[in-house]
Amino acid sequence: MSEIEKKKIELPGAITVRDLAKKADASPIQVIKVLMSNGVMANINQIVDFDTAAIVLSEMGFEASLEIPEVKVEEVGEIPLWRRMIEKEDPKDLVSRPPVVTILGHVDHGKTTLLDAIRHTDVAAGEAGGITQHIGAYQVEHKKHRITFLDTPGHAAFTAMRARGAQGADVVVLVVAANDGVMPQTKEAIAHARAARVPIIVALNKIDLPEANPDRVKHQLGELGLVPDEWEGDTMVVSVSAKKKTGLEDLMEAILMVADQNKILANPKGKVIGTVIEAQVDRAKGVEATLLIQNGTLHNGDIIVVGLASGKIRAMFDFHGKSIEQASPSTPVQVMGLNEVPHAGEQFQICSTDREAREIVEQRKLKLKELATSSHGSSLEDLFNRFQAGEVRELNLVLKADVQGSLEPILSSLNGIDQSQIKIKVLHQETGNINENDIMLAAASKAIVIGFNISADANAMRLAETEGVSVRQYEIIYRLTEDIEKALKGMLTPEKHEKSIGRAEVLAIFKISKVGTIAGCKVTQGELRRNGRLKVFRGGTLMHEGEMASLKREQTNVREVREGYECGLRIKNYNDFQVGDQLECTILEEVPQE
Ligand SMILES: Nc1nc2c(ncn2[C@@H]2O[C@H](COP(=O)(O)OP(=O)(O)OP(=O)(O)O)[C@@H](O)[C@H]2O)c(=O)[nH]1
Ligand SMILES: [Mg+2]
Repeated sequence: MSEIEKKKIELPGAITVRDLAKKADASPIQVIKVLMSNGVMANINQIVDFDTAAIVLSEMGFEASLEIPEVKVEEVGEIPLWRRMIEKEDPKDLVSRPPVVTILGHVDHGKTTLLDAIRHTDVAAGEAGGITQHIGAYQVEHKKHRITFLDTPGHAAFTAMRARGAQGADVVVLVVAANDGVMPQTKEAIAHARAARVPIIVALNKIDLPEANPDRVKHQLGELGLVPDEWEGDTMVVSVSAKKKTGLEDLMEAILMVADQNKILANPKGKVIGTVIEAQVDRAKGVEATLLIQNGTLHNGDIIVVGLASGKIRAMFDFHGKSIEQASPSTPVQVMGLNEVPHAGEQFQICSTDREAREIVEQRKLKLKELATSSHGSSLEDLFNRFQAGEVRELNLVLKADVQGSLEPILSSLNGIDQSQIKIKVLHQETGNINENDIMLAAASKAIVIGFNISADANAMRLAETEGVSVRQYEIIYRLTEDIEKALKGMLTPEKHEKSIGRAEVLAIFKISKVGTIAGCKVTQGELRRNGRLKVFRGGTLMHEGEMASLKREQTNVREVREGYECGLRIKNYNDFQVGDQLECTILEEVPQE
């Protein structure tokens, strides 16, 4: 006797009786009857949770499963995800919200002091070593307009935090010290703001110093495409002194003006969207996370899921530390109640039941496992050759381990390695899984990420692939040091090394008999060269490596194709391209002997 298989229906965490009936292709009356027979009195507009809906469906001959909403990964240069999500709201529900202003700029150019002056408190003096370690989030009121400010660190090591700060911003205030001028992280900050498509206002700070040279800085800014408005450009450049508290009024006016030109809206009644700004564990209070609400309203008691963390909000505080019950768009809040520390930059969502939250986390863990087993690191040689492309005599490492107790012995055994020729530099060490910040930091500083007894999150692996960052995982300390030692030896005697010069994505495939398969590509970074070698990556896995057999632009053979252009290419003896494959082009370069 064969049993008829139950038809499967996907359900969200909560659903109205009306929608449930629709899903089951039944009348609402039928659904209400089943609910009643189970002791639930519900009308047609009432919302039932997943568990209840599943019982109803089961009695009606269906099998219910929980629908997991996809969280898409953001790509640089795109409109940030949260913004795109707000765009999906019904325009008539949108109301204006406070602008989120991110302060960016080179280290010590006065970001924290400026923000301090704006809110008349004194944070810079209380910071460890005067260097901002994390993003602080505050709100101020100016002429009845509320503005949310995010401070960021300017130190070279904190690229990820600057990127994240820009991604969450409506306006970027770029702080440039008038004595120092445009510096590396000033340029980087401009790139982040542009990547997130956020307008920039320049605060020309330290104008009080005798060596301040505003005109020189304005020239430098002009060269970077930020032409001051007084020179017929469209960038507002406001001279300020954070120390003497001058020019602040003008800066606030500029912020409100730019905010006014760019519709800054959200639906306070809509889907709750928000981002983790920072998070840590407090021994007494458990996990504390600072969240920026971007759409909807977050309530005390809501169940949230963010990355692999979930939980019911037990308490919620505003930036003054005052307990609050709800938070509307553009408000930074600190929440307690998550079961794990989420990663800064991760987006959170609200679930209607604990069970839904747990299931989402379980699904994510499964995906991670798949990814962890399918991704394999490149060979040691390859790895360190790539590192060498940086032409440095230092091996930069980002070290992540399961517990503090592992970090210390790893560090001391690394110190035990002979470093007379090459220095090992641990740029960052921390407990916890490898996350996107680690990868961004490694990408920015040409470092290698070392994981010890931990896994890497899916977004991090994807980023590592696109950024060409090597991630090595170990479970035994001496293997780790052995590998590093071997690699250091390898680094001392290279004659030629492989240098990555560009990346491309396969957009289309053309099979031509007698010739082979041609990949129609777009160069996404750097350039492709006819005499280069190509690596084919698919979903993070290296599928093939070989010599370029032909490179054409519009039917003509060419020697190189640059970023942004499309081309057709073949790899010797390889015909298995798939649309979406990522190609990396490398060349062999002589290494000058010192
Ligand atoms: N003369 C003068 N000094 C200033 C001014 N603004 C800031 N400073 C000084 O510059 C130094 C750095 O200021 P911070 O506000 O900590 O700089 P920051 O940009 O926040 O630094 P990071 O967070 O480490 O990137 C401090 O010693 C400030 O007192 C200003 O307008 N004039
Ligand atoms: Mg600071």
